[in-house]
Formats: sequence, structure tokens, C-alpha cells
Amino acid sequence: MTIGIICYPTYGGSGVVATELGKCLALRGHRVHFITHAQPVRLSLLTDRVHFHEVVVQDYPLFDYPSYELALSSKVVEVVEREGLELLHVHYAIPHAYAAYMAQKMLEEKGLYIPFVTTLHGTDITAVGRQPSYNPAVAFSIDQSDAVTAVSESLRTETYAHFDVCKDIRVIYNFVGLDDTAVNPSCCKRRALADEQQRIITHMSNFRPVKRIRDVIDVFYGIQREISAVLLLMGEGPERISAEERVGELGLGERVKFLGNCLEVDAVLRHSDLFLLPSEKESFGLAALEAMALKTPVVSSDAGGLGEVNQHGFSGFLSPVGAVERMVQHGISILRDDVILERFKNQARQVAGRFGRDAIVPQYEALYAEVLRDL
Ligand code: GMT
Repeated sequence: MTIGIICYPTYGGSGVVATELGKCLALRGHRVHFITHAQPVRLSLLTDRVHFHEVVVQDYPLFDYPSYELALSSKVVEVVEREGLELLHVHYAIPHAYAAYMAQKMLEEKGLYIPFVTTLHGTDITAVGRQPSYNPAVAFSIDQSDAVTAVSESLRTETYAHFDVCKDIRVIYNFVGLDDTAVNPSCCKRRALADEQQRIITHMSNFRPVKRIRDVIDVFYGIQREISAVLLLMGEGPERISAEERVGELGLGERVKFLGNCLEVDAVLRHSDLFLLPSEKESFGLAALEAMALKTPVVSSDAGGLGEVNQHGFSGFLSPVGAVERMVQHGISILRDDVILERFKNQARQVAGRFGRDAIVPQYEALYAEVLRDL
């Protein structure tokens, strides 16, 4: 199959899922064309089966707001015709599904029909897409898609609750690689991250308010009063400065390290003993799944789809959003004893096993085949 993938190419979870999916599809024999405004960050290797087409958004003095959708839909038309794409898979409803619909209409005028599958990831539904200025366009794009998926049951339910849509939405969970968890000797060493007797606690996100970074630091503060530990923060975003301020207020100093957009995420997660994700909203929580796959238990909020990923009392613990003290106690209960910690690590990995790429990617392939068959 020749598939076009449209996504945000940055560090966000939707871009990561879209890129990993494209790479897996190529390994399974498909030809994949990424149509994005920059080369996706997780796409290091272009091959004869993996291609990248850049969407260039032209500025013009009259445009107060240069139109990404216009440039994207035009690029899609060009790539579909030139490369013979059979199907588009768009990640994030706005504006990708909207642009795909426009491309579909333009191609229909030329006697071509290109179906598009839309995957809803989260804030396109639970935050930005719900705003009155976008809601009708999001609902329209969902209903016009040839097929729609959501990354959790929770997101599927929220979509029906907030949008007037009649499309059947199928849940296809996010996935993760389950390759060997052994530490690669060339990657960063544990001793570079913490002293031998310290536990390593980690958080990774785009530092947006929805991630509640202050709770991450406050939970760490509570834990490290009982257990010697360091906190490693991976990612960048608007809350970074206030996070640094909070670290200063609590006198945590050297015990908290900001690693920025770290290139060694897997190595850091492999060395970690606990992952914190106290988010306000989280349709799935890919970062938690990535941690679990590398044997790191998770203390998280119970927001959105997190309860579908993190199994309470087994792969970690869930608490209501903002329940900092409860999260502290959960963290301590996992970290205080080597035997208990080892048990949680193994259980986290066991739960992650349900979301392996070999189980999930064929579900997308089956959906693509169904869409093409029903044309
Ligand atoms: O919130 C993020 O980290 C970025 C955001 C995105 O759109 O890229 O992530 C959303 O999609 C991810 C992949 O499906 C999910 O794992 C995240 O839970 C979801 N974020 C939210 O719902 C806040």
C-alpha cells in the first residue's frame, strides 16, 4: 500500500505515534510518504520506502495569518498525484483532517478519490478543538473522514460528548517498541544521572500547563524527604521557567536536573525507578507507556485515558488530579523497598506488553484495507 502520513513533526505525542507508525508500516512492506512542515523529529532515516515532503507556508504582507491548511492541502494534491498515494492517514483533527478533506475535493475534480483516516489524539478534542471557533470545523472533518480512530476509550467518549458527530469512532491504542530493556553500553551511564544510593525519578512532557509540572516537583519534594532521590525532567515548554522557580523555592537545587529535549530518552528511562505524570488532561499518556516499556512504574493522575494505560496497584498508581500528597505516598510505597520496586518494574513492563507495536500496527493495516475495500 502507498500511504501518506500527515502529522505535527515535533516532539508531541501525536507526532511520535505518527512517525513510529510510518516507520513500522515501511518495515512491513508499505511505501510511506510523510507530508509535514518539517522532517519529523523521530524520522532520522529516509529510505526507498520512507519519504518526506515539506509543506512550505508562504508568507505574504496581506496575510495576518499565513495559511498552513492551504499550503498543506495543495501539497497533498501534488504528492497524491505524483506518488500515486492510495490513502491518507492524518493525525490530529485540526487542521489536518480539514486539509485532507479539501485535498480530497480538489482531487475529485480531477477524477481521483483519495480516502483519509483521521486519528484523534487528545487536545484536538479535549481542549483546542472544543472552542466555539473550531468546533463546527472539527465535527465536520470527523464526519467527512473515511474512518476515524481515537487513541483511548476515554477520548472516544469525550469526542461524542463534545461534538455533534455520527461517525463510528474506533479505538486503536497507541503502541510502543518492546525491544530488549538491557542498557546499551554506549548510552549514558546511571552514574552520570545519580549517585548509586539515589532513586531516579523522571518526568517527560512538553511542559504545557496541562501537564501540571508544579505537581511533579511537589510530589518529588515529598518523596525525597523520605527517600534519597533525583528528579530528571525531559522536555521543553512554557512552564519550564516557573518549574525552575519552584525548584528554587523548595531548595531542591542539584537534586532536580532539567535535561531539555533530551536525545537519550530511552537510556534515561531505562535507568529510572519511577515516572511521574500528574496531568490535568491526558487522552492516553504515551510518555507513561514508553516508561513502562522500559520497566519504570508510573505514579499518575487518573485523567482521561491514563487509567487504560497505567494499572492501579500493578504498573504503578493512579490518583485524582492535584492529589499531591496521595501521589507522594504512592511513590514512597514503590521506592522504599528493593523487592517491591523490582516487582513494580516487572509489572509495568508486563502491562506495556499489551501495547506492543506488533499487536497494534496490524489494526491500522486492517482498517486501511477495510477503507479501500469499501470505496
Ligand atoms: O500532550 C502532549 O504531550 C502532546 C499531545 C499531542 O497532541 O501531540 O499528546 C496527545 O497525544 C498523545 C499521543 O496520542 C497522547 O499520548 C497524549 O495523552 C495526548 N495529550 C493530551 O491528551 C494532553
